[in-house]
Amino acid sequence: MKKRILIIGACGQIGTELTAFLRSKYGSHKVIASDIHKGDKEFMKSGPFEILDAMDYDAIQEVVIRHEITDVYLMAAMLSATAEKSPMKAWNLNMNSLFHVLNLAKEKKIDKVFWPSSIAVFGSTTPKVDTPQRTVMEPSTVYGISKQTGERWCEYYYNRYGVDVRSIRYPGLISYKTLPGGGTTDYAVDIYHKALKHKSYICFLNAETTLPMMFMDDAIQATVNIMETDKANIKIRNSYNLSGMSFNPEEITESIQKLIPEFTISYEPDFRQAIADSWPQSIDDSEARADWGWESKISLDEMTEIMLKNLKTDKE
Ligand code: AKB
Repeated sequence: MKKRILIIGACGQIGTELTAFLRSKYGSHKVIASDIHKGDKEFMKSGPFEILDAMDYDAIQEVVIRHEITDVYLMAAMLSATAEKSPMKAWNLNMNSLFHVLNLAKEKKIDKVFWPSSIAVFGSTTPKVDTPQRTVMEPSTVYGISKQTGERWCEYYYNRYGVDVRSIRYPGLISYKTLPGGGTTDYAVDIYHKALKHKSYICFLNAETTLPMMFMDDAIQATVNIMETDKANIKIRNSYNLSGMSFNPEEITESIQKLIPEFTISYEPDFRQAIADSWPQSIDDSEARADWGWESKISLDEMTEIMLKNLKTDKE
């Protein structure tokens, strides 16, 4: 099989785990990790790595040609909370990197593209419960605007130039291996670290803020599944809704208290509350299930058990 993969943004929250998974599947030498800076020692030892700026078209093209890349996973992006602090920087990074990769595919230098979208494409006028695949979308964050615009361009490049681009609207992602960077859903990772370390957590969202979330293993499985399925099965070329679980800070607290009864939470909502309030509470992912067999496996209590067990071992 001629497949050779480039991951752009490989040192981030999803990129790190995606790189490890794809390397165990296809072999280390077939998966080129890249990022604007190096990863940790262990990561750097795990296979080929290139320093790569996702905004630099010539540099991406050079790496693609030198390594005879067929598939690109573009994981570099500025997330919702950080993007609000530097809107133009976020827009430039999120859009230019996407155009670079879509244009390489348009010029037939690569065969296939994975580009992550997000539940941030939805806004406060979207139905909040079981949000449908096709619905009102009026995102109010620069991150959400960039993801929604990106979705339109993905579909355009597929329709106009036949670019094989595949995408998922990720919910908040939770992992014990890597930390998230600058998102609104980050509290759901931080809370586990603080539960083990301090037995208490001050949450930047209020108790009732229900959001769609997913354990990282499920997200990686979905990402690889959508990229591996037959082209004919991909009926949606903007981005697929994807659902894992939904919970609010109070419910994740109750789940943690089953294993750490003395754990307490208090609330000091900040600017991220308004972002979270504009997003859905739960997602209807029936089209991903029907088209390419998506199925989530991990529930909130199962995730809590895995998170606390692994973070505890890390600290020992
Ligand atoms: C964020 O909170 O910005 C991200 C996302 C939902 O896309 N985790």
